[in-house]
Amino acid sequence: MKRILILNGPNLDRLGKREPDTYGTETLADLEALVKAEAAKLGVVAEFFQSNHEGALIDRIHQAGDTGASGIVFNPGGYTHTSVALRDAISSVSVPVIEVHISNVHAREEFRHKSLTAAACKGQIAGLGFEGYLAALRFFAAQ
Ligand code: DHK
Repeated sequence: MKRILILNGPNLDRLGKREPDTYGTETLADLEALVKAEAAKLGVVAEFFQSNHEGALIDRIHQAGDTGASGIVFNPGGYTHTSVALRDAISSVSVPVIEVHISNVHAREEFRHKSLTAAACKGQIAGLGFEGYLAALRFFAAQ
């Protein structure tokens, strides 16, 4: 069975409490339940990891690469706009990564328009809410 890692970066553990006008009122647990149900329908296994720490995210990307995951759905949170190290981690593994943002980062502050990580990814989805994670999961399941 294909294994797909759903990786969430800093402050995404605050979903449901955090800026609900931007990120909605549903929690990270709600997101993970939604993705898990879709994975079951698609016949793939979804694994979940969230961290507020850059190094922990890097280690988990390496692990997914070394253990032959089929894809990573990654919301790097604020590290999207700052982290050369996460970009390098994505480039260091052969597993494809799709970058997902709940909000439309391009319609927000200018500093969010630039992603350091996206160029190392297969593609990017922004602004579709939780649906973006499902779309990325479906993409990997169909490969
Ligand atoms: C989440 C964050 O935490 C922000 O730092 C990004 C992203 C946008 C999101 O829309 O999911 O700028």
